[in-house]
Order: sequence, then C-alpha cells, then structure tokens
Amino acid sequence: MTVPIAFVRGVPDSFVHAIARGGAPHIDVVNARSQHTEYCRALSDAGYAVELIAADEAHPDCPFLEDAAVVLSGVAIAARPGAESRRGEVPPVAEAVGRHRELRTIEPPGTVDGGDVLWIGDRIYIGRSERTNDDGIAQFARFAAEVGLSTFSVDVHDVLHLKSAVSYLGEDTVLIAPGCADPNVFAQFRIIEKAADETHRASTLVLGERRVLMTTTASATMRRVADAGFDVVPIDMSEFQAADGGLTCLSILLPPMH
Ligand code: CIR
Repeated sequence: MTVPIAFVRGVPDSFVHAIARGGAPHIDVVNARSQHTEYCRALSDAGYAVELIAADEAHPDCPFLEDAAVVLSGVAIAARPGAESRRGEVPPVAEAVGRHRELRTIEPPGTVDGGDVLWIGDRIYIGRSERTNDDGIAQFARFAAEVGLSTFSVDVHDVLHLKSAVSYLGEDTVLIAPGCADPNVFAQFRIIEKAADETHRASTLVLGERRVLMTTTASATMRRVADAGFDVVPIDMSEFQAADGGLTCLSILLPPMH
C-alpha cells in the first residue's frame, strides 16, 4: 500500500512579517519552528510521509501552503491567493503537487485561497470570503466537476477563510464557529459549535478515524469534541495562530489515488 504524503513548507526568518488581520503580530520564529516540528511529528505519527518544500524568505506567509494549491482525487488545482503578496508562493507548491496529479490553474480575475476549500465526501464547500471571489469559485467548480464533485459556495463572516469557521472532523461531524458561516448549509451533518470566545482559536486537523489534532488555546471546544467521542491530540501552534493560521493551512495532505 502506498503511504499518504503530507507536504509542508519551512518557516522563513521573514515569518515575523506574516499578514495578520489584527495588525502586526508578535512572532517568535525560533518557537514557530519548534511548533512546526511538532506539527510534522503529529503528521508522521499519523502515518504520513512528510515532504518539506523549502521556505521562501521573499514570502513570509509561505508556511501556510494550503492556500497555494488544492489536491482532489483526480486533479490538483493551483490556487490564486486573494492577497497579492502571497501569489508568488504558488509555483513551488503547484510543482510539488503537480508531480502527483494533473494540474489545473485558477486564472485572473479569479481568486481562491485553499483555506476556503472544504472537501467532504462528494461535495466541495467553498467560502466566499475576503480572499476567494465569485470568479474563482466558478473556475474551481468546473475543475471539481471534472472529478465528479459538486461545489457549494458559503458566505464567510468575521474570520479569514471558510475553514477558519467550519472544519470536518470525520464521522459525519462538522465543527462550526457560530455566526461565521450558515449552519443550515451543513444541516445533513452532526454539528458541534465552537465555544463562543474560541472562534479564532479553535482549529482542527483530522489525523485518523475519530482522531483529531486540536489547538491547545481552545480548551472548551476541545472538551466538546472529546465529549462527542473523538480522541483529541492537543498541539500548541500559538505562533501560527498569531498570523491567523489554523491547523489545516500548514499542510497539503495527499491521499493515495483510489
Ligand atoms: C494570511 O493572512 O494569508 C496568513 N497570515 C494566514 C493564512 C492562513 N491560511 C489558512 O488558514 N488556510
């Protein structure tokens, strides 16, 4: 059996200049690198072969490589980040995923950040957000349709990306930040709400069946997820959260083709 790959990207010294909605973040790069190492360890413990794409000093936000490309079952899509300063992050990430999937590309005037793309079963939910526009959504939907996936757009409020508001935990369960995305869109799933004051801190990444990596800064939400029957693996990613990053945004997970 082939081992699933997790692409990650190194943390540049320039990470201290990463974009943050709340103004200039205070980031300790040495601590960020050690948190990143822990994150990579969690992925390899979960059975992924972790492949590192080199950091790029010219692009402070490059560790958030999820925004640069999306991998589906039969195609990969090179994104076009909504923040102009991030567009130069795309080529090495597209090149890496393009070795495994036929590559499609979001063209101007479309913008899509991978953080807005939530893939559940045969559906793609895509956030209409600060970063992803209608033209980008229409292009993405055409590429998804090529591999049999239907696309549904979801308005995103108050947070950066759809996946800052909604994450899929497996077991037909989604975790939603109240007020950030319409829960009716996800009515077919069991819904767990993030604790009200943890909207910006609670972040998840599925590690396996009923096993979820979660940020330690959201203890009340962690309890809710554990009470719902999930095995919660805590991780401190505070340096990345200071720059509005969540757990999915630090990797691109490449399931074996089936
Ligand atoms: C940005 O503002 O673009 C970065 N500082 C954070 C991107 C986080 N990406 C993600 O959650 N997918």
